[in-house]
Amino acid sequence: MERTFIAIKPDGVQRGLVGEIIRRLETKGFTLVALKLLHPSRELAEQHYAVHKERPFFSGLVDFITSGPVVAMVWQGEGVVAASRLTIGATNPLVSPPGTIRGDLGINIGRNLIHGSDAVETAQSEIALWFKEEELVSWSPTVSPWLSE
Ligand code: DAT
Ligand code: MG
Repeated sequence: MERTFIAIKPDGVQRGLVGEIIRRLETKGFTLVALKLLHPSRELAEQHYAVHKERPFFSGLVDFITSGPVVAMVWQGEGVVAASRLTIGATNPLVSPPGTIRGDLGINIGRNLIHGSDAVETAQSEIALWFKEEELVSWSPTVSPWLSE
């Protein structure tokens, strides 16, 4: 079953939006298989955003992600990687459509509340970076037959 890595960034935690953000993914029908609150190290943040290391916003992005606790999660479900990106919305909250997490809850690209893996392979490496294998819980919700045929 497909899995993705989702993180609520320090702005989402500080603004008290953890429940609201989890609610949106949960009510969509995705399954939570791992969750932890942690204050990421600079090393972890730099590895996570390594693809952006030459970009002008990189050091500010790492400062921001390491500025407070983050809620790191793994979600599972049919097409969860692409579908959760749609639920999250565009990178810039100002142009992210209403109905999306970033569109409804944010206004600034540097404070866009949430990270979601952009492809299945990225998801696998991000899950391995943030979680140990034993932190992932394999389970099947009893409502599964009512979500997928
Ligand atoms: P996404 O998080 O939508 O996958 P991304 O991978 O292009 O976006 O960029 C990672 C994060 O970097 C993004 O969530 C916010 C920040 N970022 C991207 N572009 C930026 C910019 N032009 N100015 C400031 N921060 C930016
Ligand atoms: Mg990205």
